[in-house]
Amino acid sequence: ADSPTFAAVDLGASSGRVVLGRLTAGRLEATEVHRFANGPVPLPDGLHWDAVGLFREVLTGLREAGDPVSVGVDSWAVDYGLIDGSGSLLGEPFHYRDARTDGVAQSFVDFFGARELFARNGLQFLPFNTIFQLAAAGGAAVASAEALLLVPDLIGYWLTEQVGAELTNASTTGLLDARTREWSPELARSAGIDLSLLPALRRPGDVVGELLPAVAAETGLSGTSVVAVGSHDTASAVAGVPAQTANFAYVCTGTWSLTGLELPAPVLTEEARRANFTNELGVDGAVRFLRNIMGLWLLQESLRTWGLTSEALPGLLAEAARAEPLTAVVDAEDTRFLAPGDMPARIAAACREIGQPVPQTRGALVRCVLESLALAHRRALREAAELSGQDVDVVHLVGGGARNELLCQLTADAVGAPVVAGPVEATATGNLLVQARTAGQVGDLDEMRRISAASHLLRHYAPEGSTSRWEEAEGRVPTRLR
Ligand code: ADP
Ligand code: LRH
Repeated sequence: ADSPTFAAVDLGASSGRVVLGRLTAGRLEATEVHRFANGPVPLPDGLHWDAVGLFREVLTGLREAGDPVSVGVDSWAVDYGLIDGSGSLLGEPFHYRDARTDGVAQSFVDFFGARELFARNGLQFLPFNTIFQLAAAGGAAVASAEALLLVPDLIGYWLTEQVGAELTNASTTGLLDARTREWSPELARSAGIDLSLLPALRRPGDVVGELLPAVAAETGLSGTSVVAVGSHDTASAVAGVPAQTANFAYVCTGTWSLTGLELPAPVLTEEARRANFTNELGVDGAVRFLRNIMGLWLLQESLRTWGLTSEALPGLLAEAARAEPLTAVVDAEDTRFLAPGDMPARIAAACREIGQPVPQTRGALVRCVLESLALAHRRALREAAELSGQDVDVVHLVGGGARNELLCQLTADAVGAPVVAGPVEATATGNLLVQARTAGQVGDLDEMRRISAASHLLRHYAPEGSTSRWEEAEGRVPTRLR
């Protein structure tokens, strides 16, 4: 008989896809059956996601899925929908780039104590962490809510009517205790919510439930269950990293560049807090010790400002490759780049502020973005190694950015270590392999990574030139210790 198939629903901030996979002879065969655009929707009360529209796209994808034994859903972190006692969604979920947390997040931290908060939840300060979103929304917003569902759990609820909170994504909310790995009553209280709003935790690999009859009818699927995966997309991506050694680092590059290490335990030191590292949970309880770098969002928003689509990317990247190296760099972790807007203008302003020449052509601006990202990867990986005591022999660059050869080479050069690029669809890979394990076909994370390595064409980039040029460039961008 044919080996069973699995369906991964992977919702990224810029696009979503449904990918089918099955294992044959130690390899994962994956096929994308549906892809759709995603992005912020401006409504009068702020920036939102079109969650119902995304669910419709999920159904469309599943209609093309044949007869998978299971479906797993992952998405970007932190955002949530609220449902009431009759299961109704109370408004479209807010987008993490919405301005409602401006100022509120900082006041929350000042009140709670930055050290105390980090010691409790182990998270990097990002103004959009769920805990700050809830504080900004205020008590009235949750008054008639029965449950808070993170985006993949909301999709899972619509597929099965089962309520739960998958652990890897729960670990991005700021409401989970980093030591006990349970919801923290004190953190919930400080965010102004009742602990009962937070559903019971489930782990990657747990069965969520069976498809509802209406969903089965709509998609033509029968006997398919929903399985919890690393529902935080970055957790799935790191599970799908094709690492073959213990001392690897990862750069998950899509809308964001999530850059760091996998560790057995969180680093909750004052140094880690001041360096703004986060301790998120991975598949099988590993800790993702990383920093959020603004990522290819800088490029996406520049294209949008110029009225271009991603079709213009190859041409722009070729221009960037010909532009003068390391003329201008900016801090690719600066939250001034967070909100949608005129990115080339913001980058120019950031250059002026630190005495860098303003890029004069589109090619030069794209080069500035990519070099600034490579520089941020360098800084984050060096600090991650220092803070954790774990060396880095190789950097795995996965996600959409793995298609960007210039970014891969610049990252190898800046870090001074070999970069292995791919898979582009690391997230779907990790999602599918966790489902395959629930079906009894795969063992531990090491085996998942061997399968990922055997299943994808990987590109190798050796570092070129001396890292002293990057050291010099790093000196131009001030660090922001907290
Ligand atoms: P997300 O999951 O956050 O939506 P992806 O992992 O899909 O993001 O990556 C999207 C990014 O991949 C785009 O912003 C773009 O920079 C990059 N990308 C896509 N196609 C190409 C290409 N042909 N060449 C270079 N980069 C590409
Ligand atoms: C990447 C990601 C990242 C989060 C951000 C909100 O898609 O999940 O890990 O910090 O979105």
